[in-house]
Amino acid sequence: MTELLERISICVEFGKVDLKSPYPPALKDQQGAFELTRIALDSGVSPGVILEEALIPAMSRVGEKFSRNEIFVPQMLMAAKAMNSSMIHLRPFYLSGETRRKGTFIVGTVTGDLHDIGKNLVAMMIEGAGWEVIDLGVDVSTEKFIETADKYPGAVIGLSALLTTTMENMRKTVASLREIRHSMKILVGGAPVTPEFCVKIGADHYSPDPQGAVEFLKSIAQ
Ligand code: B1M
Repeated sequence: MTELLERISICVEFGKVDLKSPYPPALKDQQGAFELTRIALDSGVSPGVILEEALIPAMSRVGEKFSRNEIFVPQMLMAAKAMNSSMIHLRPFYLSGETRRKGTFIVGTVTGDLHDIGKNLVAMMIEGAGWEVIDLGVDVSTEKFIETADKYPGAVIGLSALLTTTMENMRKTVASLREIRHSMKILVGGAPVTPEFCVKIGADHYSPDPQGAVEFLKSIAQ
């Protein structure tokens, strides 16, 4: 990996957004993911290489550390912010179709549920793993999931629920999605959700954390 890619990767891993960001103190007054990504593109590094060799390894280290309880939500959010600042430069290449993503992931928190912190972390890690993410937000109706799934055939669906009361809505959404497309891959998660519940409602996979979600997508990507 070139020195520049390594610096971008470190900035993302440790949440160094741009020149002005004071965090982490060791990188104060240095360029962050935002500036370094621009420099890399301007010097001819392809968006795919920046994603594959700087952002994805950084987000994978972040996910592993989070799974091992070595870092916590605030550090994850800082890493997400740094990754997003890098994606500002990369996104146009993906939107134009010049660079390909690994697949599409449609994610949302189910009807009646307004919790989105965990869902956002999952979305961010999956984007960091090279997937296009369509984030439908919170309180997402079954109809909205179906409508979006129709627009993106082959997309993987991710449902999050944080309330025991909204787990029932998760079940209904999975059942309706299965009716329209039986083979659609559905991932579920959220604090009250369990592997047993996942099996019971007919979803494909339960993940307790974002890293597990990324591993699942990796396992099914062609
Ligand atoms: Co709410 N709330 N809340 N709340 N809230 C909980 C969930 C609760 C456990 C608190 C408690 O009573 N101890 C409780 C639920 C009880 C239950 O049903 N078992 C509860 C309640 C009751 C409520 C209200 C009903 C309170 C009220 O109004 N009476 C209300 C409901 C509103 C609604 O949704 N309709 C409510 C409201 C809120 C706020 C709006 C104030 C706020 C949400 C803000 C927001 O999300 N923007 C809030 C918060 C912050 C919490 C707690 C404190 C924290 C949740 C959180 O963000 N955790 C929570 C108590 C707690 O957990 N300590 C609580 C951090 C986050 C990183 O973890 O979301 O679990 P989590 O996500 C994890 C994994 O679960 C996984 O990855 C993440 C990272 O590891 N994951 C997935 C999540 N989604 C995934 C999807 C995947 C894969 C993995 O694949 C698709």
